[in-house]
Amino acid sequence: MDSTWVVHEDTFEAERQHHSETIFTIGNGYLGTRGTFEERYPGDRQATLIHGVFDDAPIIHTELVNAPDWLPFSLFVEGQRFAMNHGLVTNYLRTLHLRTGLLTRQLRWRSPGGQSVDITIERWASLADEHLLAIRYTVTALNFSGEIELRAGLDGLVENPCALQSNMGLLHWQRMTQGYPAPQIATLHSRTRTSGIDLCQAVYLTVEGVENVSYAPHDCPNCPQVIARFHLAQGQTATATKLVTMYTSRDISNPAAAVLEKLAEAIARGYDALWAEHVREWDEYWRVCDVVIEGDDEAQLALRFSLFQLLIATPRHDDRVSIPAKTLSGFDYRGHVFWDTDIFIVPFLAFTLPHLARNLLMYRYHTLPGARDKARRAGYQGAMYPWESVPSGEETTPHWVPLADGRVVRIWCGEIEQHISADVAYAVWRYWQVTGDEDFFVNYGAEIILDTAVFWGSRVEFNGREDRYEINDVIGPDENHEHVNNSVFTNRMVQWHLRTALHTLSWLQETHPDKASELAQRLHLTPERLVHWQDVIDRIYIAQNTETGLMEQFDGFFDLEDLDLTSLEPRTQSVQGLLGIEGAQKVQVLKQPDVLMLLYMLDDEYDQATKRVNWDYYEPRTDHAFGSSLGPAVHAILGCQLGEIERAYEHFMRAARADLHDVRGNADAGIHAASAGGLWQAVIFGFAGLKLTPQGPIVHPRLPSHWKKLSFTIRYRGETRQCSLES
Ligand code: IFM
Repeated sequence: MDSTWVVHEDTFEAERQHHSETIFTIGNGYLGTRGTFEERYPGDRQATLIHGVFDDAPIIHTELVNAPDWLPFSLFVEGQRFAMNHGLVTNYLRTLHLRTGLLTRQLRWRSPGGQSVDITIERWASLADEHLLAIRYTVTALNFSGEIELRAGLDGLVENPCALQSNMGLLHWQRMTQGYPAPQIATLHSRTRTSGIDLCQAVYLTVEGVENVSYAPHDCPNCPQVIARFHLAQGQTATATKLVTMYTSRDISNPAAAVLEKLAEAIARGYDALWAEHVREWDEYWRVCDVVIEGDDEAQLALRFSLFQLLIATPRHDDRVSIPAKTLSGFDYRGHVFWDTDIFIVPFLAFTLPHLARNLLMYRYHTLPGARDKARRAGYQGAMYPWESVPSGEETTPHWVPLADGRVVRIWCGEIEQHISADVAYAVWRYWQVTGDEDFFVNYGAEIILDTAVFWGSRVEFNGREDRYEINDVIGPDENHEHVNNSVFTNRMVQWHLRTALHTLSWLQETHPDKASELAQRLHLTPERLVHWQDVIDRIYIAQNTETGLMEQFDGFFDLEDLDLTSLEPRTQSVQGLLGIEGAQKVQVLKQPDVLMLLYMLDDEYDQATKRVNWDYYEPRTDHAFGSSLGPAVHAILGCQLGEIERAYEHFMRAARADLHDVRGNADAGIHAASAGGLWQAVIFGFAGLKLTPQGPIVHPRLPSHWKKLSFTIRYRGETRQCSLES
């Protein structure tokens, strides 16, 4: 077993349970299932989250709904129920095989009555058919011959943690029906309470390797099961297979019929064929996505783990959904989508699986009506994307969130973290540069860029006294500081955005004049509006010292207390956690890169001297250890560009350990998706130094000294290119 392809644990630690559940998440782009155990334990956070299945919830507006659990599988040995917290467990090993998405658990269990069994449980979510899931449960009798019972079913008694009170749960499902169309099959039909989405699930259980197996349904309300009973002789192994199918009313008009048809098809094909098809799909993914780092097994494993988590969260056949900030692996941020996807994840997919990057950008296209509505309600024109997005396109950032101590905190991001609109336009533009996908750009991408530009044109404020345009009262990427004026990141990205919009329109006029005039008419791109955009480009205020190149993050940043971060060491929480929200606003400490984020995004527009002076100022003033997980990968890239390879490597490893080592102590709540995407970028744009030039992509490698070789594949404008770099 190649250790750079597997994540494993060899002890069951109840207190690390939630972290393990996150990292042992499996999925297939349709759903994600946390790594809870088939036999369930008190306090576990079971979750299966299906893309697009949202339901209303207090405070957080709407959330991804925890689906009825498909994992339940119980074993009774001579009437004693298997559980790892009674009897004796030895030889425990849990392994996530990144190559194939297989989660395996092996152990030996001695029951309280003294019967010993070897147990192996495997689960996977088919990548070849996203409506199909499988569990294989193998039991070997070691020191006895006796009666075995296996129960495989569904559990509809699931809940979402309540945003109001963490020890309360929210029930989103109403049970419609459950049934047993055949002795080995059970079904469950549930419906979300407010959004009215139907979910149908079907289960089939079969046992091989033993004779005279009897099957019977067990009709427990909301938890339909199939029971298999048989005799197991000493030394004999029984292999049970549970196949599960799922459809929602989002996918198909008659999900109840579809699950049974799919199940019949799967039974007919057989487990081995289904597995082989699934493995073939994974082989195809890894053929283009794998990045090989020779000389650094920890980095190699972390990178593959990150890519695995991104791949299982990326919708393959649905462009009306996108990847939430915590993927489909946890409840934090409730399945809402942030700039994390557009800026941190889309570049990885654009360079490897462009059709999937396109799905994510089409999600932004489909949510344009919501963005237009948000702009209109706020008194602006055009389209203003929500800071936290869901498929309806509406703004879903909560206004308030309760703290553990009972106080509530006002969250302003939904109203004033407006750079998201420029970020989406930037993602569209970069995707177009990498892929040359003209159909997308002409028919969808251009409209996104232009209508968000219309928003900025209406958003900027003209300051007659200073004879310049300004943008006041915003939050930039560094969320430690709220209600700031002239965020240099925001203003500069708006300048870039308007310039790109003008360029897009004139390109369309030349190449697709019909489309250009249709958009000009529909979006009201009048000559006056275009002149205004040019005026904003020329006169928007960018706070940069013309001699040194140093930028001031926002008006008055340099006047804040210049707190020496090292004076707070040792610490176990963020600067915001230590100083409070108000306190953090008063000091020059960043939660995450802001000016440096700008230098990273508009890389080509800044020289080394500008990068250096800003890096020297802002990098030491950033809360790397406990601030945002979005920061380390970006610092790694900038560090590489400045030749600070060791420092870059430190930042890179902080990103690499975000989930596997739980460096921020919050991986229990889900995978840090942006950090995972950033890790790929740190390797490719940072250490390999990949850049797009008018002549195509070039590399400028600066590998950490202990890396012997770095190899990867990219797709560029329809061509596949291999790259292999040695240090
Ligand atoms: O989008 C990020 C933001 O930049 C920092 N806070 C967390 C959000 C979700 O990951």
